[in-house]
Amino acid sequence: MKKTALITGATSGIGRATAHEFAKHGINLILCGRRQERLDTIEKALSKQTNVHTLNFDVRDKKATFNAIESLPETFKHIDILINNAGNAHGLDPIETGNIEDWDAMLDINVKGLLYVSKAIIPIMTKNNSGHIINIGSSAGKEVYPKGNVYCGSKHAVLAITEGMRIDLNPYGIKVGAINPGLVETEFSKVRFKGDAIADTVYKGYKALQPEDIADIIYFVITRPTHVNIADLLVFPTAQASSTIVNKNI
Ligand code: NDP
Ligand code: 8X3
Repeated sequence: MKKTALITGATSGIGRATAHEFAKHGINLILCGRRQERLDTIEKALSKQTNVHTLNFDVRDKKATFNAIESLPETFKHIDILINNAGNAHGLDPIETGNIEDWDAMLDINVKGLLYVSKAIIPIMTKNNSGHIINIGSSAGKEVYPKGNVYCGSKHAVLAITEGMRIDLNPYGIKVGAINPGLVETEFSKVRFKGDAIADTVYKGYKALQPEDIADIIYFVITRPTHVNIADLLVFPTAQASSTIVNKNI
């Protein structure tokens, strides 16, 4: 039987690339994000390959999140795979001058949003005694770097929550794991630096990971045999050795 996957943050970057990868393999898709126009475009493109349903909600909005998942048509209600991907960094500032709105955004989206979506979907998986949850963490969840403070905190939280989910959902046969990329060339830097010109320099002078690289890994992870769960995976571009060491030729 065809599997159904729900992907948050499917309008851009890693989430969108994962939607394309899953569609190639005929996985039914529930694609989420706030930008309806983009959801429409992706739905139109991928509907040629698989069944697609889109949900427009902000993961910060608890009620909207539950309503959206509750609204799924019967044919999309049996969710086998959840990719908790929606998230971003907002700002790169020392803690003493950090912006409180940025802090709220990162904790509300990256941490609480992930929890709201999971809370709405986990009952479907526990009822079925099966399922697979992949949380997109970050190398920033493994290592704190200068000015990374709250973003790193949010991704450390994602890793702790992933472990907690794996422990608590163990009796139900549900797989839970985290995929933690280093630098991936997406709209991430545009969001982090709010469109400032510095955003364009982040992926210059070396070959950053591409969203398709992560999508490829996610597809590998979800296609392991039933008894194999990839619990935690760290992936860097070859040019990157740690959060602060990147071999740039500029
Ligand atoms: P993008 O900015 O390209 O994509 C972010 C996605 O998240 C968009 O689809 C956006 O959709 C969605 N999103 C953001 N805020 C919300 C919200 N409040 N409610 C619902 N959806 C939201 O970045 P990436 O693809 O790079 O990021 C995806 C994940 O990967 C994030 O969790 C990020 O932290 C993580 N990551 C990224 C790395 C990188 O270097 N790029 C490295 C390591 C991890 P929309 O705006 O339409 O709502
Ligand atoms: C994104 C990677 O190094 O910008 O999570 O924090 S980094």
